[in-house]
Amino acid sequence: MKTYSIVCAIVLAAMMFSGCSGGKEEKAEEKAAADTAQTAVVVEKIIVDDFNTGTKPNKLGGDLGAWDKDPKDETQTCIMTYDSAVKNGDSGYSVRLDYDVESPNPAYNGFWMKLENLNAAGYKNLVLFVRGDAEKGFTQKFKVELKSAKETGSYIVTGVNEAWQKIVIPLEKFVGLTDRSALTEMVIVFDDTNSTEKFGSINIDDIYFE
Ligand SMILES: [Ca+2]
Ligand SMILES: [Ca+2]
Repeated sequence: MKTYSIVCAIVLAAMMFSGCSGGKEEKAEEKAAADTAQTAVVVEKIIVDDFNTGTKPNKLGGDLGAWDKDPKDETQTCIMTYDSAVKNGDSGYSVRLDYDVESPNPAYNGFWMKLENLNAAGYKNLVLFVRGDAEKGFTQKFKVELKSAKETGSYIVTGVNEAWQKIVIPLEKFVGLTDRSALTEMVIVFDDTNSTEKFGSINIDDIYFE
């Protein structure tokens, strides 16, 4: 009985000792990993979506789709499709947005994508690739919004043309958005005041933060 107690005590002490020293090592490793991640966040880009799977969700795990101001108003609408014929790069898809803001009523619609509370505090720019459809026509101007739970920042993209263009928007240009630590959504808006063509089609691809 006495021997048994001593063995127990030794085993217990050994377990505590190994537990303690192991814990310290793990903490040191965790800290090193966290330091690396913080440094990395400044230099790497984070892809929101390249649409190359042709399905939802986006690369952040967020839902996406087209939206209408008033779904019952048939004079205005935006339809989203994955487009394998027109894309930035050699393979995959882009997103095609067929919009119509030609209406007797105030009209706006577009495209939305959830950002899953992305922390964009360490990034400088939002980048997206844009191309207008020469056959159907397109607006040279549209609005991009970035949202958090409390704020909405907006920026007007101009100069859209028939070739793929890389649009680089400094995050500080999103007027109205001061805290970028938990972004909830990115929205593209076609409206009857900014649109240079009230009916047309635009392709979007390769959206990322850098
Ligand atoms: Ca693509
Ligand atoms: Ca219409």
